[in-house]
Amino acid sequence: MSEQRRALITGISGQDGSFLAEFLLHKNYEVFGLVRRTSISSLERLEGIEEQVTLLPGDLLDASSLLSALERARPHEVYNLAAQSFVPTSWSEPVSTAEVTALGVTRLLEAVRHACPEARFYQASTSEMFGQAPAPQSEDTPFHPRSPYGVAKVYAHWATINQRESYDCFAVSGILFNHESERRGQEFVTRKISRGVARISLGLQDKLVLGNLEARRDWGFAGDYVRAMWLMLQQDEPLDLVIATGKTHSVGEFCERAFGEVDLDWREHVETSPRYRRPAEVDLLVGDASRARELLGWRPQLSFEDLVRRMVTWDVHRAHRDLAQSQAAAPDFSP
Ligand code: NAP
Ligand code: F7E
Repeated sequence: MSEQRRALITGISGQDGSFLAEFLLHKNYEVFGLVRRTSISSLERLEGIEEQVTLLPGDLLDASSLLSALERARPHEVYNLAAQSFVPTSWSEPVSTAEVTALGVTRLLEAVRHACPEARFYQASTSEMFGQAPAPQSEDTPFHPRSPYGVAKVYAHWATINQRESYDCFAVSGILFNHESERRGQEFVTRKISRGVARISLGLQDKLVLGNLEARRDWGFAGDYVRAMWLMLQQDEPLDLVIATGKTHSVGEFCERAFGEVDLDWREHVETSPRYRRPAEVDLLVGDASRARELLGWRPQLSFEDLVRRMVTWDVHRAHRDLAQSQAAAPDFSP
């Protein structure tokens, strides 16, 4: 019988980490997850699988914690999904973003080199590295990042390639375009919209205030994208690949469809404010994932329309539940 495969996921408490953990458990992996200490638990997304994964303490800021986690997990595969991933925060906290999202990757690559040099390494690169580059963007498109986050990810991308070229290890970067789900953080635009739609439809909120409605993104479903991460580590040769749907929509179009799910006209509820605009914007992202299609046989399964429906349906359900709970918990002052 062959040995059970072991994987270590950094960022397991995040959107992608939780989907990837489920995916790997399903494939019978022993799954380890690196978690940093937070004042309140951030493991909500692991509900249902928390008992099946082994959580190890660690932080990309702390090299010795990475070594300890790798020595304990002895992984065959390492997925580095941890990052300060919210683009606006990268302007308010550019140095800490670079410490985690850029230098953190060097710390982890070096820890892997010392603790488990045979392990295959996946780095979560991003379409934000393309920034201002003309669309459609492919593996051959030169990077032109437009935020401290994008700049940090370009460093991490090249650090991963350089590790591979220097030490002949299996280290790859997946250049993933935006991918979303009902587990997306509430500050990202798609989830902000689906949650806003749900609350407005229940009368809990009146307006949704957004920034640039013209920005266009290539939005896919996170569940489809973690499958691509795994596939990239199963190849004979290490290759950096673009993962995208090849379709693009504006923030306004996302609003139109999301409000349409509850039969509301988005123009009556959406306002804009300069508060949510960025010092530099990425106007148009649309990925060309033909190489991944050819080499991995990867294709997205959930369409844009189904993604929006899935997110709105989930948030409406959740808003109903929260409302019912708050009504049940309200003190009864009736005489
Ligand atoms: P996310 O939900 O923001 O999750 C980020 C994860 O990183 C969380 O588990 C967070 O832990 C962890 N983390 C942050 N700082 C850390 C540190 N110093 N040490 C250890 N862990 C730390 O992000 P996501 O959407 O799942 O994305 C996963 C990765 O893919 C990220 O690297 C992101 O930059 C990249 N990416 C995302 C997309 C996308 O559209 N989602 C596209 C391309 C690339 P806490 O729970 O403790 O905060
Ligand atoms: O913004 C516009 C905003 O914050 C999308 C991260 O996962 O994907 C994500 O980065 C667009 C931008 O994601 C609001 O200006 C308008 O043009 O949802 P977002 P992002 O910046 O594309 C990439 C691939 C990553 O790698 C990142 O880690 O929407 N927008 N109004 C708004 N954005 C937000 N957040 N809030 C608004 O009110």
